[in-house]
Amino acid sequence: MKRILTICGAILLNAGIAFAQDKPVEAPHDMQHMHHGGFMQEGMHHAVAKGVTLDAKIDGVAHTVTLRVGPMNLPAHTSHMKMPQPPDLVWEVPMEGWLLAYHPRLVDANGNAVPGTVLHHVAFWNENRADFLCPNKEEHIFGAGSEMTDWAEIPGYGYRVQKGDKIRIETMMYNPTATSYDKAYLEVVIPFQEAAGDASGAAARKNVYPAWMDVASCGNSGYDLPAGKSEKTGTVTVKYDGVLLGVGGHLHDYGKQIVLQDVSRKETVATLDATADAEGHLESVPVKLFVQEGGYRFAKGDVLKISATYDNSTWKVLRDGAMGIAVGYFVAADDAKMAALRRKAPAIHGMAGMSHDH
Ligand SMILES: [Cu+2]
Repeated sequence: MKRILTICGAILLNAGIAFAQDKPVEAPHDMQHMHHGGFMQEGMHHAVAKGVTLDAKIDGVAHTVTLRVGPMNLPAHTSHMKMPQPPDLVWEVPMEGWLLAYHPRLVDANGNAVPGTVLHHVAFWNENRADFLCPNKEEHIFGAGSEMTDWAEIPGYGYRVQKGDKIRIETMMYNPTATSYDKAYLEVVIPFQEAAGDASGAAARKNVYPAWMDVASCGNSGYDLPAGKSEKTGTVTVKYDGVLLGVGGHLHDYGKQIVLQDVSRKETVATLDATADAEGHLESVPVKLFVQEGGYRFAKGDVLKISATYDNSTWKVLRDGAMGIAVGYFVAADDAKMAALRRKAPAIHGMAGMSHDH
C-alpha cells in the first residue's frame, strides 16, 4: 500500500504538479488541543504521557531535518480520549530558509514500521506567526492523521521560516488495533532550503501559506458527529489577494464529502469525495490542483464557504468525532503584506521596540 502511495506521489511530482501528498490529503487537525490558541474545549482533559521528548537531527548534506517524538507506549484498543497523550513539544528553527515538504512515519525502537492507524493526528504550529485566514490562531504549517498524509514538495515553493521560530508540535495517538505497541516514535522528515543559498546555487523559493478552510470557521475544528447523515458548514473571509495552488480535505471516519465554494464569486472551488472502507473508516480524500492554471484566484474580501457531509452508521453521537477542513497552499499576490502576520516578539526582557515587523 505504501508503495502504491509513493508511486502516486511520484506521478504528481513528475507531472510537475506536486501538491500536498502522496496519498490524497487527509490533513490534520488544529483541534480542541490548541491550548495556546485558547481553543481547548471544555472538559477535554487527557492524561499526559511521561518521558516523551522531541529530538531534532539536521542532515546538512541532504538538507533535511528529522523531528522525532517519543517514545510512546500504545496499548491495544485505546481511544484517543483514554490514551495518555504527549505534551506539546517545541522545535526551534535553527536556520533562515524554507521548509519544503513533510514526510511523516511511525517506527518502533528498532526502526520497524508501526501502522499509521495509531496516529490520531499531529499538527505543527508556528508560534511566531498568525494564520492568514484566522489570525486568532497560530500559523498551522503541517498536519497528518491516520492516513499519514505526506506533503510533497511543490517545485519552486516553500514555507519561509526564520531562525528562532518556535514550531509547536501537537501529537495525539490512539490505538484501535488489537496489537499493543511499545516505544513507538513519530518521525517527520522535513527537506529544507537555506535562504542564503547553498553549493547547489538553488534559486529563492516563492512563499506558500497553508490555508485551513474549516466548517468550524475560525473556531475549534472538532465537533460532535450526529448519528446518520449530517452536514456542517462554515465560512471564512479571505484577507489577501492571491491564488490557491490546490486543495485537499480533512475528514474523519464516516466522512463523505467536503465542498469548498467561493460565495462571492458564486463558484464551487472543489468538490472532494472521500473514499472509505466497508465500515465507513476514512481512507482518503482527493486533491484538486490548480497549479497548471496558475492557481485558483482569491480576492481580498471573498467569502469562502466550506461544507462537510457525513453518514455516521454507528447510530450513536460520536463525541468530538468529526472535522471538516479544506486544506490548500495559498500564494499571496503581494508577499510583503504577509510579513504583518509575524507576531511581535514577546517582551520577556522588557525591551520595547523589538518588533521585526516594520
Ligand atoms: Cu481531524
